[in-house]
Amino acid sequence: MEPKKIIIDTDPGIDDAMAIFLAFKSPEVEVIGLTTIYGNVYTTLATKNALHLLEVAGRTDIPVAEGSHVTLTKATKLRIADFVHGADGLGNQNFPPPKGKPIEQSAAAFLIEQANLYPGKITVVALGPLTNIALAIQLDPAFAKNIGQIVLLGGAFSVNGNVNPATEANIFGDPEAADVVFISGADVVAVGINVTHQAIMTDADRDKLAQSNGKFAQYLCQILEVYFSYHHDAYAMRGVYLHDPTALLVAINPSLFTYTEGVVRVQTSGITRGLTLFDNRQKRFAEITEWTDKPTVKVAVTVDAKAVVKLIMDRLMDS
Ligand SMILES: [Ca+2]
Repeated sequence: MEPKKIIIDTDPGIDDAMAIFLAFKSPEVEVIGLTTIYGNVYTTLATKNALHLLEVAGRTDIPVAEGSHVTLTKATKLRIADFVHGADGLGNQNFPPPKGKPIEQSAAAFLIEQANLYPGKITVVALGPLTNIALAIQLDPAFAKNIGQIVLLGGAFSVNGNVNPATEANIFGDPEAADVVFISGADVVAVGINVTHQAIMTDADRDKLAQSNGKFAQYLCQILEVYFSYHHDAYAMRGVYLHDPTALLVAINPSLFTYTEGVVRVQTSGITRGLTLFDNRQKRFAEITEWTDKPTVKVAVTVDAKAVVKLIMDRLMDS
């Protein structure tokens, strides 16, 4: 079977690095581009980090298209997560700047071009705030139909968020963009922290990673310390959540998860700004609601966490 063409929209980010490396070790997918976005770091640094990670992987043949520097509503007061991933986004290692440059095209233009080139064939794996994807949807009315699938890491479905009790970080980064994506009519699969919080790399796993000869394992052990100490402080746990690589696995092996389907809307104001609200359709409301007659999406509900962690570990340790 031909590998599935994927574009990873990313804000690297320590777990983004894991996801990108995992993709390179997965014969089921072919990475045809990276697009960058603010989130863990500002967009300019996300682009640098994406280029750096491609150089680490020896995959400088893959284009990087720089994404938006502002939210869909042109907000510039962005929340970044340097306290999770380090000031450089990659564990405060001060790696030398990459030699490569992003392509001239914007992330949204690149997404639109590739979706037109391979209609129905491309999966976007969105691992940061959804601004680039929303821009592509707004710029090209055919994008939602042309794109094969959008697998996104975002949302906290029926659980507390990780920015505040209401909201998860990627959705909080651009709630307006997220709402555009959720009701775009595209084939969307959302993986929220209700699922990714079950996939944990423990201290023991990290030791295993350190003992492996794999190039990616060695690199990751260099950058993981900041991420582990953040989790220790924030969650009192000895391990880290594997958010981004777990979401990527939906594109690789969807059968590791179960899903439900329905309309998701995103709260864009007030104290619950960024809240993802799934209509479980257990009631037929008398009134027309903001969910009525909107396109549905799939939302991951359960995960075979043991299999997910094993697959991520095995592939990252592969030399
Ligand atoms: Ca990310």
